Amino acid sequence: MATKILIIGACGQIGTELTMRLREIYGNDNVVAGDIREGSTELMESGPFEIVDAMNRTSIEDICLHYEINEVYLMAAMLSATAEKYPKKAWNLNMDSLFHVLNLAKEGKIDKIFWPSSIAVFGPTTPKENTPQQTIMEPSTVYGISKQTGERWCEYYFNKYGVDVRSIRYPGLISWKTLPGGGTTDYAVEIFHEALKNNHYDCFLKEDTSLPMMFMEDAIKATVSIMQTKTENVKQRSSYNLAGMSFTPEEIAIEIKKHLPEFTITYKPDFRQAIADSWPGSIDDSVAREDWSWSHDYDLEKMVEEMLDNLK
Ligand code: AKB
Repeated sequence: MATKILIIGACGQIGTELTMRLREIYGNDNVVAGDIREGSTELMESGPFEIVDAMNRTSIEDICLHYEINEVYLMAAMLSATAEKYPKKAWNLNMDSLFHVLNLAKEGKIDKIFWPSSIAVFGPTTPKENTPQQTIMEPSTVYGISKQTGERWCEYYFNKYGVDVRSIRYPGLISWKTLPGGGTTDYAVEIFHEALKNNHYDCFLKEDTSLPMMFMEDAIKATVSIMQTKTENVKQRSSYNLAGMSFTPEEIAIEIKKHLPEFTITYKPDFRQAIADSWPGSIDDSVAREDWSWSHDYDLEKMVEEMLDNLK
């Protein structure tokens, strides 16, 4: 049977690049981009697009039936910084959408789900460096609470109903094609745009705040890989730790300065500092490496080069 995919949240930061990659692999007509609003011309013109409301089960189910979808990638979510401002809205979006796709799979209407978790599932009591796969998880943010709860439900639906749901705890994602929105790690993308435009960036985090990050290319590779691996290789049905690189605002600024010597940075921490302080500084992803042969390609140096080359 042909793989027929629906991506919910296809016009977002991850969705845009994921849609294009899945279309390359499975064929344009077999990958339906779904979002509440229209996206880039490339995405809209390269294959089917449907308006889909992630909070409305009928809206998702109708598209799944119409296109005979068997795999759903649920990429729609409210991220950490915005979720602190709209807790109830964030909870509703992040949880309702997940239940809709989990239940469609439970009822046999789709076969496989990808659902993104985040390093936000960890909290202030989690070991900060080389955070292990299994550890203390007491998230202190609205977003983190929703992601940790989501992980519990994914595992429950797998154990109880045999739902084939697969998940990754994404670190902060850095890309040049589509801007992120409403996250705490967004500074690591903004910094490039400001560096090229104004030679200066006013950072909302302190200079020594280390966070786990990943170049989008690696994140897409991981997502495709976990979805393509044999069922028996997916041993964690909550979500997998995933790591690429870790750096502080000061370290990324130094790297950018190597290419743009005039670049300067200042620090004006806001409410997002507390969110960042509650997250790990680095992640141990040895379990993903072992179970489905994950490996990353981009370090800080290579990522900065790639970002500047493409944004110039
Ligand atoms: C955010 O900053 O909220 C996200 C995340 C780490 O999940 N990028």
